[in-house]
Amino acid sequence: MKKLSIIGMPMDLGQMRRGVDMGPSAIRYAGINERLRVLFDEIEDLGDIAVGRPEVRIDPNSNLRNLELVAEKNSLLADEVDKIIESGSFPLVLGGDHSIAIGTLAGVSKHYKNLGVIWYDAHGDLNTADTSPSGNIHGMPLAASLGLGHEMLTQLGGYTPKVKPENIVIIGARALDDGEKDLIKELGIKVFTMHEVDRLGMATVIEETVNYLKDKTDGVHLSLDLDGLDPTDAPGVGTPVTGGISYRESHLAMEMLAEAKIITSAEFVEVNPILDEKNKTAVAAVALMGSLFGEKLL
Ligand code: HAR
Ligand code: MN
Ligand code: MN
Ligand code: MN
Repeated sequence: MKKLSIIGMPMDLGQMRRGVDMGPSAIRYAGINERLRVLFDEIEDLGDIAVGRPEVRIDPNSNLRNLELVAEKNSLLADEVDKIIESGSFPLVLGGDHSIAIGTLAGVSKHYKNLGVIWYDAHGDLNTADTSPSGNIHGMPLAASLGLGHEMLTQLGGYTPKVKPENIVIIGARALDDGEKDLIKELGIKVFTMHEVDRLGMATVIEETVNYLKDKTDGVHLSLDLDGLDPTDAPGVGTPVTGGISYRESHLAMEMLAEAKIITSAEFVEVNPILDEKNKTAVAAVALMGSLFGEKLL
């Protein structure tokens, strides 16, 4: 029995731009149910985690902006994701800014001894309060999941780390901060920057990713930040970076991950309908989900 559970996380406290809290609605409006229903025996939409009124912000000048609220709301998400996996269903989380990966991974990773993580993103999200240029927690979730940073983030779910450096693959990076570059080298994290995506082609990037992860992991989480895509294909994101992965390459990447049958949980984040063009980014997200879950062109 193949079952999918969708959970929305309308979080915008991990960054400064309004609108990303409406990401889950935009993705639903783009037809997620109709698109994915035919690919599963059963599909349920559990609605949204109650994040509250995101427009009430605290800590405007902190180097860990909204730390308490981000941690608190993410632990609600972690519990929900945990329950979904416990029930034998595939958890699909809709963001929300990327700080939600802290909660998703806290819920997912306790179910695996060696969780793999594919981080599809223009950014590394490997900052801590010490290296972050912005204080925005959406630039820190991968570091927090590695056990680096403030303990309210690293200890979420009551254990740390959620993932080992050798089980991570970053794809699409093109805006890494200096501290992130140092950490990548120090920990030996596998990264396919846009340089490698262009040189090797996406087919080889995904083949190498699958080969790198498949034997040493017992599950793989896909954390797909829509800003990994080029802004022409995904304009509705808070921190667009030019020179990104195309829609076509992303489509191929998802199809190849579906063929490899390695993905055991997923999240699609940073969709901001206020900044979007006619919901184009949410529509792209839903199309990529279709491919990820086995939709075929023919
Ligand atoms: N690296 C920058 C920072 O930490 C920008 C992070 C932007 N992050 C995201 N997530 N959109 O990938 O502030
Ligand atoms: Mn459990
Ligand atoms: Mn990100
Ligand atoms: Mn990003």
